[in-house]
Amino acid sequence: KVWRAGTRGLDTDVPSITKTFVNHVQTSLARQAYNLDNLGAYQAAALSVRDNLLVNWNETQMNYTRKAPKRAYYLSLEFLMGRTLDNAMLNLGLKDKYVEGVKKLGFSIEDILEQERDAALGNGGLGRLAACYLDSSASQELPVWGYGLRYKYGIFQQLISPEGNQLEAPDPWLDNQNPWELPRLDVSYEVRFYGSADRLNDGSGRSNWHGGQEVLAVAYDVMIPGYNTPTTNNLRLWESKPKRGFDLNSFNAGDYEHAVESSNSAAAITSVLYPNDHTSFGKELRLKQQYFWTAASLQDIIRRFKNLGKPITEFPDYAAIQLNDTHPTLAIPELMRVLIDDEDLDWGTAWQIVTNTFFYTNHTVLPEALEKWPVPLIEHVLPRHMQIIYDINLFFLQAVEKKFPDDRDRLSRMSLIEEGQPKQVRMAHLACIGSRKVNGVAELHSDLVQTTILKDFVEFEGVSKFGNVTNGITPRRWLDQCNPELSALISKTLKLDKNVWLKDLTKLEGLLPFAEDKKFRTEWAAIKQRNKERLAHHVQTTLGLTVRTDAMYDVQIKRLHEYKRQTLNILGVIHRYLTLKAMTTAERAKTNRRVVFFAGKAAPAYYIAKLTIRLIVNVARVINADPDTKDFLQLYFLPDYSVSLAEVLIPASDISQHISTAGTEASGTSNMKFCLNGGLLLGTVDGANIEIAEEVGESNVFFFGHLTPAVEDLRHQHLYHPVPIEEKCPALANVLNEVSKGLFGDGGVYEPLLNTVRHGDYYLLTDDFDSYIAALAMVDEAYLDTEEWIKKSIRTTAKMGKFSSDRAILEYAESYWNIEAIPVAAAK
Ligand code: 26Q
Repeated sequence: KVWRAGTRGLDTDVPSITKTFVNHVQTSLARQAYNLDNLGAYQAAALSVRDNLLVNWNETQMNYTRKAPKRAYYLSLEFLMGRTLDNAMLNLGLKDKYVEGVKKLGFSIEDILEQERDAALGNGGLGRLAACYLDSSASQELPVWGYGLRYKYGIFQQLISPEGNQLEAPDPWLDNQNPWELPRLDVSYEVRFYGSADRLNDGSGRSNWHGGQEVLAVAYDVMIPGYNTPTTNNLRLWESKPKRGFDLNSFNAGDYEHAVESSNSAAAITSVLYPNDHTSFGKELRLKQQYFWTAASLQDIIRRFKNLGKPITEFPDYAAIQLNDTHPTLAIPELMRVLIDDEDLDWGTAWQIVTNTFFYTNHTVLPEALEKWPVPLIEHVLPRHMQIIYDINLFFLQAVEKKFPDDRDRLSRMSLIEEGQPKQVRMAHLACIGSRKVNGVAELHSDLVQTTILKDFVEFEGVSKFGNVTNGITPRRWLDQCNPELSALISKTLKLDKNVWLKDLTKLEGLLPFAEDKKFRTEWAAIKQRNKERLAHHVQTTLGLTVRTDAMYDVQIKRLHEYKRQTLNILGVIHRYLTLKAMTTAERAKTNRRVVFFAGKAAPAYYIAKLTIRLIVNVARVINADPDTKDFLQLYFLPDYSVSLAEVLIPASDISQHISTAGTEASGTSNMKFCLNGGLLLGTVDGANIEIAEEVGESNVFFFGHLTPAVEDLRHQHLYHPVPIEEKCPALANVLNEVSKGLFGDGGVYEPLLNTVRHGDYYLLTDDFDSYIAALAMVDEAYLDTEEWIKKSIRTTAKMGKFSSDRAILEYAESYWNIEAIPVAAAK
């Protein structure tokens, strides 16, 4: 079934496309077609593509309204969308025609595509996952809307100073207007902060929350085209703005000053994405973002439900709300507040509705990453919600007490409130008890959720509430779009239109027999080679650096974090450098040439992560300039990692590194992207690496390091029976000493980083270093057998079908949300 955009009322032959392009140049951009620059051409092309999206979007939304099915809502503070134009053309099936059309007008599509800024409204994995899930929801014709915030500034731009320090600059992504969003100035809601909440004390449990600050939430809609379907879903992003002319009488004297001050700052709520992942700081503005967004989204969802004219008790039959981590957990007390204070329901009925509406996905088991908010802060910003959280806690702990009498430790472990100075609200506990189901994002991770952070909850509520949905990635962006040559080779080889296998990725298995076909292997390898050249060209033009292309490309790209162990990687690179230095010229000539790439951002306040970047940059400076070794080992830190940069790096990789301490990386999703593009994986037995190995076969991945069950014991030994590093791991001790002695510039600078390894070593570098070096040696050996390596590469791609985000989103739709596909009727 091949659907064509042109059947929806817009002509999409090449002459019509060039005509709409020229029309937009003149009437939308108010410019002349004959002296248009690439930016203007991008804007015109985007507006022309957008016309097609709008027609489909309208039809899709009308269809949903008419059929009134149960819908799902994906609440995420992050949507890391990247660029839109190329993806939209591909999903519409119009790319070839636009390529031809812009060429006729004297432009190249590559130059046009390069003009678009990334929409970088996310930090990393969690935000990109949300974007992949939107693509899959639309592609599977599922009635799913995303809800998020329209940050004025996305994730900061990363600059690297001459000393190698990360500097942060704002990301003004909206500076050139954004053709992919529709301002809905008519869709807006009021959201209250501060004020006071007075219990009515009439036995109803209701309160009157009044005063404080009222802010407006205004909707901006982003069209989400499905692949090879007219279905075009919606991502609704909220912008905050002050409610003009606020009523002075509504403020009591005590709140007046605060309210006026924050009225001025209403617009600040959606000004910037918080750049930390895996740490919660208890910042008031972040709390306001969370409430602003959940309150506006819920009002919108409830209004849509009420248009159906059904009794409120049927709400969970028409709306499933997925919480992307604990960030939207305030939606739980907020829905309770609406149902009790506004809709007059009793507590039990309201709680029944709430716990049938929400679903919670956990993305981490790291203790420091579990979100907690100080009780005094919530009391101040959201007084009514603090009352409700206390009430939820009371009923909940009564039920626990009934099931497990006289178990005070259990009660204090499970309480929504953590005792201390100040008391804190544990958001994961609230998300868990307020949801219908709870899931982790890979098999190992979901097991860990159930046996560690939510163990007591599994015992109390039963294991059937807890599940796993292994993450996925969209093969449209992460294969067809970023690696068009490989996509074409796959279609040709499988004798299938890409429309078929891109929507049923298990079809890739049909490539397996071709691993034995010498001619196919040659084509496969030639594409990898051209992707390396494309990357080298990109580095040459953006950074002015010459990267050799006759080498193995070894890539680690992800947020900088101690648990992800970029430090292990760079210390391994130094070890390799020292080994090469000690060799004779003849010995070196026999080694495998390697180019190592790093990219990734560090949270601005994460000192150790920033120091790791500084070390990488300075090691690169020394190694790349060393005439003894530079033909055999090169190292690059590519600044300002982004979705767009990933699209160039991933197809060029021979081996990628996913080397977190076992049990710390919930899933990882770039591991899937590399393997889908025929890059092999070097990793620990962690997250989705495990399931990738199950699929592609252990002989096609390079595993090393201790396993999850050993981690606790090893940490215990570090603390209570420390062994000097010189004894435990001499090779690593030597590397650390070379850094200290100043081989890469002032050694003293790196002492705090080196000491995290020498003392405590929480992430177990001293335990895993030797097996890491051994694994790298195995990678070298395997790579020298070129034909065998290409076979592994082909077999890896062939077995990646499971990791399509279509599979993941269908699991959510069927086993969690209970929603069905709602196709748009075929065109007349
Ligand atoms: C929380 C409170 C306050 C400020 C910020 C945050 C915050 C923000 C972002 C906490 C965590 C995040 C992001 C987490 C994240 O990206 N997790 C990753 O999610 C991926 C998708 O499931 C997994 O593949 C990765 O393993 C996981 O690290």
